[in-house]
Amino acid sequence: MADDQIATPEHTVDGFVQDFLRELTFGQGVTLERSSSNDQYLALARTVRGHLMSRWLRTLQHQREVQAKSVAYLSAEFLLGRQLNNALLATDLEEVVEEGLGRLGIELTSLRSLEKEPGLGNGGLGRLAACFIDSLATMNIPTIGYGIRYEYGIFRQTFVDGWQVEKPDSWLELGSPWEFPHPEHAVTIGFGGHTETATVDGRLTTTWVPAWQVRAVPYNYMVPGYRNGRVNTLRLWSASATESFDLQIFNSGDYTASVRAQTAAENISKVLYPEDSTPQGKELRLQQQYFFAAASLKDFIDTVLPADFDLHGLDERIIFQLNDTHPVIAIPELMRILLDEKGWDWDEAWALTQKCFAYTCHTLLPEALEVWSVELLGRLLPRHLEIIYRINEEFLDEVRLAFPDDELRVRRMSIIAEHPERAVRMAHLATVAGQKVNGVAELHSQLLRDKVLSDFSEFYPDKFTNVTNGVTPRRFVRLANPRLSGLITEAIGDGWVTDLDRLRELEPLAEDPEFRRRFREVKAANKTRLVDLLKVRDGIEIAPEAMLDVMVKRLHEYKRQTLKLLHVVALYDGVRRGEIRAEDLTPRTVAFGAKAAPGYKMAKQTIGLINAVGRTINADPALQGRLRIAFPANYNVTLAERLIPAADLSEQISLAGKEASGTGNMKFALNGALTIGTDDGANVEIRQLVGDDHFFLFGLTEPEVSDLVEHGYRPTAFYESNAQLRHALDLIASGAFSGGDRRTFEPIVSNLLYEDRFLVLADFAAYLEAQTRVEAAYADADAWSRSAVLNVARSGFFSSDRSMRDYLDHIWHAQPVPVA
Ligand code: 26W
Repeated sequence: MADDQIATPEHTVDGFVQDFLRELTFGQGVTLERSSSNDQYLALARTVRGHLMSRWLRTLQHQREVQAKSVAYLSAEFLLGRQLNNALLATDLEEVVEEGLGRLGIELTSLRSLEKEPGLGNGGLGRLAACFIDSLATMNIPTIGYGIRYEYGIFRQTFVDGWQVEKPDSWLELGSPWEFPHPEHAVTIGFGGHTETATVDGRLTTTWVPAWQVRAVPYNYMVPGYRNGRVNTLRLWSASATESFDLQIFNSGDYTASVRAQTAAENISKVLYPEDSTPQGKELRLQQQYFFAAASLKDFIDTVLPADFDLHGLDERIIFQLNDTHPVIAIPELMRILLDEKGWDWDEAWALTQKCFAYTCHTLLPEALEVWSVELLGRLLPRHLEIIYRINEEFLDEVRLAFPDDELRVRRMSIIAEHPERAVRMAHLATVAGQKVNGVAELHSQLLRDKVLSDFSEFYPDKFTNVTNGVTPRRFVRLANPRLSGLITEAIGDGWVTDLDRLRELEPLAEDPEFRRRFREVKAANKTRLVDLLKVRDGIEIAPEAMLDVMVKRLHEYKRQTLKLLHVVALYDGVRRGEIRAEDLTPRTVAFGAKAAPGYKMAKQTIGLINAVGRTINADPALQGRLRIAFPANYNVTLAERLIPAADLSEQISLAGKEASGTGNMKFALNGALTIGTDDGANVEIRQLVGDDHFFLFGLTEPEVSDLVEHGYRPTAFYESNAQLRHALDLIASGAFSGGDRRTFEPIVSNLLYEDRFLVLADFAAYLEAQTRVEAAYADADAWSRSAVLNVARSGFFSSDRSMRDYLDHIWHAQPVPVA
């Protein structure tokens, strides 16, 4: 059967019921009567994916015929979120399915809630990758996402006495209907060993002789475009032992050793590293990086490209986009393939390699820039280290030529750092080899150029560019907020789902009292939906009438969850002292969602403190109905989809110059929450677009921060001169939230008083002042909803479709290829 003859299942209720029952019987091997809800969920998932199958096969067929330039998005993380909803949206099957299941006495919503989201990412960077591949599919761009199929994704967070305890995320346990393993297309990846040189036909050749190998098995996932007939592929690699490896040991007669070897190989894709922005320098992590980078290159060259393809034209067929430095080892890997396997000479190989990669940087924290010790890299990848040294030598020669007698500069720019140990700076390697280097918001890109990579931007002025992040309107508006979507579509039609700039057409409606009333109705209904969810999910009770003030993101000092908490403590303390009348407080629920890296002490302390403060104030009769903390455990994509549409206030309060972009900030604005935020990351652009009157700006600017730090920042000066701040900190220090034990939160208090790297105390007064502006604005519900509607209308820019257009125009130069 030719690919285009694959039958598309019928799009009718009868057809669906038939297909579903067939999947239940022949796929799951159960009758409807005996089926568990998990059986039903799996059968439903397979039925729905069946509707994408002919599009997928047609897309692949088309790709073979057209031979257009593709994008390969290389990312160690894809934080996908649940698949069923998105597949139902892409196929426009929701109504059919709901009715069909209804006939069988099954509720779609209850099956939906059974899906465990693939949490194959930590936070912003991983979720961004998922948004990007959604947009690329919707925009008809031939794309392959390449990553790792972690058996355990980001840990499941639980609270024990308010402290974070991590549990393994066994997302594959009950079956995984969205993946397609292809063991027959496995590739072999080498590690360790040594290199050998020889002279063949008068030419010096090098061969790498690895000491051990693992098998990389591809698992394919569908990435459906929004109702456009295209389904792209996400290919995630899973590690297993190679047969020869097994056999060797098996022949030696040592059965247990052979099983141990198997386990060692499988470890490579066992678990996602939960460190977000503080690299641990772990050997297994480098193994993961090389494992997926090498497998992906090999796959693209050997399997995706036609057999007779001349690699000299590689850059016309592919651009490998490096999502931060995690896949950067792909650069010397391509060099190795061209030099050692294809026999190219250095200059030719280097010229091609420089055209095939582009690099996105996602951070500004110096400690987040990955380096690999030369000792480790040389032990694990000896040939790659040789290649990196040679790249560096030639690069530094060029630097010396351009800047004679400037050895300090040469040392700063070197790919190899000498202190504190000799190590490879992956960001430098990516910058030297990359066609382009981009930051993820205007401010971030500017700081990359002017500070973090300033020597490089001077050396390669045309390499540096900005692409402001975006989020997919399909998942984060259309699916997450069906009520708002309905209201928007009723007003301006449904074109906005794939053309988010059209939200502008809502601007005049912000002046329409009836539209504002309906907008408030939507918000209220979303809040009720959240109230119900939190009750069953977490046993948390919150008042639907209160302002919902939300701070959800990874826990990190630079993001300043403590600043938000100090605000709450200051309000509580004010009431306690009789300085604030409880009746004067704007009724408010402060919701937190945050995971801490398991080894990040200060972050885990902060989680303990948020829960401890919550326990105290939530139980205080004086604050009933006035102030409450809600901290549901295990914030993830699924929870975000419920929380964000219900929010009134979005907290984006990082220290200026530290948050590269933020993407949660965009999701909130698009769902009609107002932002209280610093001039940081994409907040800057959000404020410019929505307007100062509809955004609560506060805090030091990046130049002010640099200035203050340069001239010696003294947090105690702020503590001493601000009574509210002093009282709040003293209250925490007194043990008021820790049963009188002053030691429990002592590290947080003394850190703020004597170090405060992220200037929490310096911004405290400005933050509280901004919160009083919030309260005043919120008191006028009608004016607030006008601002909220304007936030929605003016945030179309933050669609990831726009981000993709920017990458396409300025970096990738690939064209849409419609499949239909
Ligand atoms: C363990 C090493 C490591 C280093 C950096 C792990 C993860 C990182 C990432 C770069 C951290 C990250 O997720 N950065 C976030 O990327 C988002 C998408 O561009 C931005 O919106 C966030 O501001 C940025 O913090």
